[in-house]
Amino acid sequence: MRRLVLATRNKGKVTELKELLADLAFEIVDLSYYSDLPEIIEDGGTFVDNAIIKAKAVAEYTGELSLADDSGLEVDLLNGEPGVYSARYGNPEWNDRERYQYLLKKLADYKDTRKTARFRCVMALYEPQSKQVEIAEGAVEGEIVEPRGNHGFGYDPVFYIPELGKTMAELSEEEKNRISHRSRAIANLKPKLAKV
Ligand code: ITT
Repeated sequence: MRRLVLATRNKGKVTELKELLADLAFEIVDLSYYSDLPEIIEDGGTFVDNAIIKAKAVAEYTGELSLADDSGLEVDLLNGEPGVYSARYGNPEWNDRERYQYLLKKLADYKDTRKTARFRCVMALYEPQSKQVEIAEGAVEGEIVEPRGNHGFGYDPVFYIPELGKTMAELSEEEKNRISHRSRAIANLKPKLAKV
């Protein structure tokens, strides 16, 4: 079976991606198989740029087909922040909770305003022999609220989905995988995966 390397060190992403890709005829491995992989500098200005940087670096290092996920949260009242800086917003040393508390503090002046936001995800698939790149995107709309729930990772506790009446962290992994930006990006990528 052909190997597909997930070019991410984020454990939350790995769990979700393994489930979302389970129906494919690939041996899915994550970066724990390649513990000597040097740090990848994500200095792109967009989700697409960073996804390609990660997928290419891992494909070239491993010699295997590689899939990277660059994702983040865009808050309209903050002009799209934290965006590509979502993972290191405020302080790169913080944990998820410290980071979403910082986000809530930034929005504290907008007490009675709806804080619309979206999660975006860009997937980049890189084939090292042909150097072929395939891109797919997905997004989910919601609002920033006080934290609720303890599933998922990152900003999930403060991301509320009006149609479901729940935050992303109140959804089971299965429910999140039905509607998330990541699952939508994977759905858009699947026809392209069949081509490589
Ligand atoms: P890799 O680069 O190793 O994949 P990372 O966490 O640094 O891991 P990104 O640069 O793509 O990945 O940053 C994405 C950040 O956006 C992530 O750390 C979370 O804070 C947030 N994020 C992305 N998807 C999310 C989700 O499904 N739920 C909650 N937060 C999410």
